Amino acid sequence: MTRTALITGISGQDGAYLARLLLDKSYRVVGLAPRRGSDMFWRLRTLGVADDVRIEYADLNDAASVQRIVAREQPQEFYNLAAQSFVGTSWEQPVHTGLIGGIGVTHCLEAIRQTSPHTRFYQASTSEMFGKIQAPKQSETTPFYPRSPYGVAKLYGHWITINYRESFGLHASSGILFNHESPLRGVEFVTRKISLAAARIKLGLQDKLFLGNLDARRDWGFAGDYVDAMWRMLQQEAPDDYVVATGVAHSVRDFCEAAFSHLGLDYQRYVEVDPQFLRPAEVDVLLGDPAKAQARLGWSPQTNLKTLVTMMVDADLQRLQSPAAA
Ligand code: NAP
Ligand code: G4F
Repeated sequence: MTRTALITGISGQDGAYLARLLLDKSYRVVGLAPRRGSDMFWRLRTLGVADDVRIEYADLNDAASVQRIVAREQPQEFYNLAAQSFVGTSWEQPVHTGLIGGIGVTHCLEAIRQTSPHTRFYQASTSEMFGKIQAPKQSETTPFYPRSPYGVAKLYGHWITINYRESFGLHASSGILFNHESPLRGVEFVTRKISLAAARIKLGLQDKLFLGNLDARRDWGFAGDYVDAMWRMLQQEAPDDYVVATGVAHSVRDFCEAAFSHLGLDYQRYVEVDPQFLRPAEVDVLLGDPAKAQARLGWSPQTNLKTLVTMMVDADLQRLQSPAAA
């Protein structure tokens, strides 16, 4: 029997990699997307899967639109990846961020509870919930202390997932994923901002790169590895929560050094701090402990920082040199 998987946020970074993974496993993939401009699905096209997914227009803030599709599709698996996912913007649009990241999750869970209770649910939780960290290495048992409206919204989404699991017996799991990047990352996030700028500087298209806190540290992995962990969670007999991380942290400065030196450039000549990119409340460091995911899911990261940086910088260089291929 062909399994159907529903993905919200299919036009985003993880949505594209997850769609490709599930198609490779012979799933029928239905993507939920809010109708925006005309070029929403460039990531699916880049991975060569745009024509293989069925797109349904739905907004997480429009409960009826989600429920209609869940009721009709009766999917075996539902991956909720939709969010206003840029932390910086969450201070400018806190209510919007909260509606998608918090209440929107409840809309998904209600749709499942009321119309398709056999559907297994994945919630895209985040290391941003650890915020002002309460332990040097964060695991599933580390207390949360979010530092942004985005983190607060995601904490609601995380707990409502657990609540529906405990209240209604849904197979609902939450992946607490640490930062994961790729050539398909949005240009507002620091890694892609750096890889793109390094490539542009190499080609003489830009002189400087302005960043915020260079000392912030993140546990960066590759998105292509992380969507595999999502899938593995939903193959477990019992739902649960898992930290997904590499267990290694680097600073923004380290990322700059790696990206520029890959192109034979010294980042110190080009990178400057601009206070406009500092945040009202910063998450100084995130470092995950993926031991549970390794032991129970058999998952481990396959891509180290150097490989990730190389992949991102090379992709940006190639896109700039042949823009039609982007
Ligand atoms: P992303 O590239 O920003 O993708 C988010 C997706 O959500 C986009 O397709 C976006 O569509 C969609 N969306 C936004 N508002 C929506 C709404 N009201 N209704 C339906 N869809 C909506 O994010 P990502 O990096 O792939 O991350 C996927 C998920 O994992 C997000 O929930 C994120 O918060 C979470 N997460 C990400 C990371 C990471 O490091 N990447 C780490 C932990 C957790 P538009 O682009 O058209 O708005
Ligand atoms: O790349 P970032 O914007 O990612 P951030 O805030 O860690 O959030 C990402 O990861 C979360 C998981 O922990 C996800 F849930 C979330 O959806 C998103 O995918 O910033 C990383 C760090 C921050 O400390 C930021 O202050 O880089 C620092 N930074 C320094 N200069 C900058 C800049 N960030 C951005 N975006 N732009 C800068 O110029």
